[in-house]
Amino acid sequence: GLGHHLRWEPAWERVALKPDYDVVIVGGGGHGLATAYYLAKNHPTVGRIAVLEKGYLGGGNTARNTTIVRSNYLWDEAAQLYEHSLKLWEGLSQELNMNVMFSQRGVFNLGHTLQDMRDIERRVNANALQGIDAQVLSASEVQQKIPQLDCSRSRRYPVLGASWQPRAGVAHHDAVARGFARAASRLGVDLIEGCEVTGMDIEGGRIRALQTSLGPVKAERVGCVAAGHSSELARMAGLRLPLQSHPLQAFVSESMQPVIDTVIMSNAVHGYLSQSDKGELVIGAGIDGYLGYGQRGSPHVIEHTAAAIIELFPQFSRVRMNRQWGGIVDVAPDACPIISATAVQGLYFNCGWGTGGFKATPGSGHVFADMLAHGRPPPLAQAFALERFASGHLIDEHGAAGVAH
Ligand code: FAD
Ligand code: PYC
Repeated sequence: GLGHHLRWEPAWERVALKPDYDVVIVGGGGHGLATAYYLAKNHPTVGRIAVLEKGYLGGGNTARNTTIVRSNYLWDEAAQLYEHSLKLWEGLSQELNMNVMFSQRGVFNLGHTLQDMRDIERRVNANALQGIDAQVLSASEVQQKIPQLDCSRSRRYPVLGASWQPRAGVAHHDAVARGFARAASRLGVDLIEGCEVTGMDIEGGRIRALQTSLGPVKAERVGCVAAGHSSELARMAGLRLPLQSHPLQAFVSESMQPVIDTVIMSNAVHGYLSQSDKGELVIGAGIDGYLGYGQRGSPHVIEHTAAAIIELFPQFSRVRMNRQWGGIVDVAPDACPIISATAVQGLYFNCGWGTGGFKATPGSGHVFADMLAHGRPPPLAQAFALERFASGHLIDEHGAAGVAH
């Protein structure tokens, strides 16, 4: 019955690494692939482009995240960047001719204390000024929209209200990576899997070539988009980035009938959940506190997260959990990305998206492509340069990160 599937065409062309390129992007996650796509599409004069990925395309944090997409950040710089991305999500399935399953089912950020509610009101007011859809809901409005949520006053941390972004939601992580990969390949980008960058050749203050597990490759410009491994790449260039790499975990339950039709996040009890189209509850919480590169995480974080979810939804105490995993997130001191040139000419970094970069995938690729093409940041990226760690103009988005770190 499945015989006709045997002749499926590969979604992207498998090509050998060439000895030189005009632009090399290191890291074939969603951000790297989006960068390559927008570079080839919007800036075709840049020339030959390659994406080098040490594993398989989209197998890093892109494959491991819990797919929440929203733009309700506090400060204008961040809110505008994430809103740019959200607008791109809204047309992405058409743009890529691939259903990325972007489902605008809304995101709730619950408030459990008076201070939570003050923070929620402040952020919703900021969002209103930024032109971003956001509302403050009372506890009874939350209860109406999420009847399964335990909003009783007798809970240890009763729900006092929430912020709600109706245009927010979830998308399919693999579909996004594959959509950008296929579209970039069709525009002539070389996508090279199993190719680890192991060194950088720098002469006269300029990047000249990369050493890789498949041999050397010359490059005029290099864009590093390697999430949790960005510090490792920076070290190859003799640079130190203000980043820490931590495990961040998630887990999913057995599949069940539709029970939750939105996304619910709680910073105070600290857990969040949604339900996938397969019927699994998709659950996560904060980072593991230690630094590390093991894509696993520790059991006590799972226990804490499960306790938080049961605090919100006591009926889920009987649901069995199916799978657990971790990814390595690159956390900057202000919980905001780094989109920046470096002291090495021709070498750029797009990293520091930490626990919240999936939602930014199209927007990040779009602005970073512009930066690689013109050698300077477009307006939306200007605030995210490395200089902010020297000038002190940090953009503190810890409160909006949704995940404790
Ligand atoms: P990645 O997908 O990790 O891509 C980087 C790639 O670089 C990897 O494929 C890696 O193999 C490659 N690489 C590294 N070093 C080298 C090298 N030397 N040579 C070649 N290739 C290299 N964000 C949200 O917005 N919403 C969420 O709900 C959300 N949930 C999350 C839940 C978890 C459990 C985790 C771990 C993260 C979550 N995030 C979320 C964050 C989000 O996943 C990341 O910010 C985002 O996916 C980063 O995308 P990327 O393409 O930069 O990284
Ligand atoms: O950034 O919204 C987010 C998020 C949710 C879970 C992990 N990150």
